[in-house]
Amino acid sequence: MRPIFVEGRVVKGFGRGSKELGIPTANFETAVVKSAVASNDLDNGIYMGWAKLNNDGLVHKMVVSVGWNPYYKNVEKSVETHIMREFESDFYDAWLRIAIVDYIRPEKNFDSLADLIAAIKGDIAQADAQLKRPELEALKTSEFFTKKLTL
Ligand code: ADP
Ligand code: RBF
Ligand code: MG
Repeated sequence: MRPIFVEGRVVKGFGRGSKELGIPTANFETAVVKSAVASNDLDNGIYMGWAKLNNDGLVHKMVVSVGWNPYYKNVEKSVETHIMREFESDFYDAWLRIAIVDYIRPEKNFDSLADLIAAIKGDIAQADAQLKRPELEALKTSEFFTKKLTL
């Protein structure tokens, strides 16, 4: 797939407790989700890519879930990014830039939370391996990430 670039502020999600699962996901506000989906034909599913916070020096690996949010009665999609590194503290309100670079799988229903967590761990393992591909690695230094923002 061609890369899809999305950026916006990190807002409070819907308290489904992904942090308690050990897999926190940074959520974008609805307006950002809507325009990203509309202007890129972004289908529901699980993807891998790169993420950067504010003007930080590092671009991190990430996995992202694009899907329907049940709390909006299935009329609004959410875009939730799990950055594949540990942070000392939360970064609500930070400016998050992501490049969605490859598709992993469709969103699925699971019989248990344990199964969902196992699937996400599998996604992370796949992203960790795939993002080493030179053509995907190259996107870390794209203009989208290197441009310095006034925040
Ligand atoms: P919410 O429902 O508010 O999105 P989560 O339980 O999904 O809550 O936690 C997401 C928040 O955790 C992010 O907005 C961010 O501030 C913080 N966070 C800490 N580490 C990470 C990480 N590695 N990836 C994504 N978010 C993280
Ligand atoms: N939710 C699902 O219902 N089905 C999925 O297949 C699914 N896959 C996910 C994959 C990744 C990489 C991430 C970060 C999240 C995924 N989620 C999935 C969303 C998960 O349910 C959500 O983050 C929690 O409910 C907390 O909001
Ligand atoms: Mg979240």
